[in-house]
Amino acid sequence: MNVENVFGYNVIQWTLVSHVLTLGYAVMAAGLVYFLTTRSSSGPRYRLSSTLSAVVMASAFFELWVLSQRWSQAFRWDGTAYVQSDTLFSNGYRYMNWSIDVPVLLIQLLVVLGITGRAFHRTWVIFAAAGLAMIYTGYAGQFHEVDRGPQFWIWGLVSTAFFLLILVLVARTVFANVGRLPASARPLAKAVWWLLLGSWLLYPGAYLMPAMWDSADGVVARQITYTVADITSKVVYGVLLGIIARKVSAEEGWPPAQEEDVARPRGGLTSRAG
Ligand code: RET
Repeated sequence: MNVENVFGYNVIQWTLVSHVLTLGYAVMAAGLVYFLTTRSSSGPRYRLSSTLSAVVMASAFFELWVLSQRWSQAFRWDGTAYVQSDTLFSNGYRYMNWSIDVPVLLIQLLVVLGITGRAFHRTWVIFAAAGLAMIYTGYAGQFHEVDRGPQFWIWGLVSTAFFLLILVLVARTVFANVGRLPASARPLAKAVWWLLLGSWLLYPGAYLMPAMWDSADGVVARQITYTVADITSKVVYGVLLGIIARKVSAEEGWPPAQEEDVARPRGGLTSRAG
């Protein structure tokens, strides 16, 4: 049971959540088009990153669309406010979506950083196992967010331990490998780390929201927080990794990555003009 089902909402509150959930899945649809169409501008070795972003987009689109439908079904207008109906709203769908997206987002990082062989497989397995442990312990805890008994806090803490492990591993992976990237891509790789840290921290923030702001406004803030987190951790992150992949591919001599870089000065025209 989630706190969303405890309150009634005025028109602005209910509509804001409805719009924000719609923004969420609209951005995922846009991202899907972007990642599929820009896929071939990276060299074959890095294209998997765009494919994985597309996988994340498809699963998140579907999840946010279902969630948005649930929001509409869970409340009905009684003439003065939106009140509960006989359908429950549930953030649990988000957790199920993370089971796909968290491992996939982390593998993408390994692909773009050029990690291969045994290191690739080992890190992949640890990322996936710690990611799923973080998600499912948090999932168990969120069922207790209305009464906020010991289970809410204990599962939340266990989940946080796995989260910290992932953060340490990601930081080590990024900073140990950033030196192998071309100089033009290094600041972007560091930006990916800070983006991951900032956007992933929003999720435990949303988990804690009922304890900090237990009201209809708190629910609106929580759904906005989730949407900002989804757009940054999935879409902006994927776009940044795609740019890094293209820079590395260009450096490695992949012509489409050089030709399709719109920020690159048009050498041919300049020389003709001069
Ligand atoms: C939970 C439970 C409370 C403690 C912590 C959590 C962390 C969740 C995270 C989720 C990341 C999700 C992503 C999804 C992208 O698609 C489970 C809320 C620490 C970090 C990146």
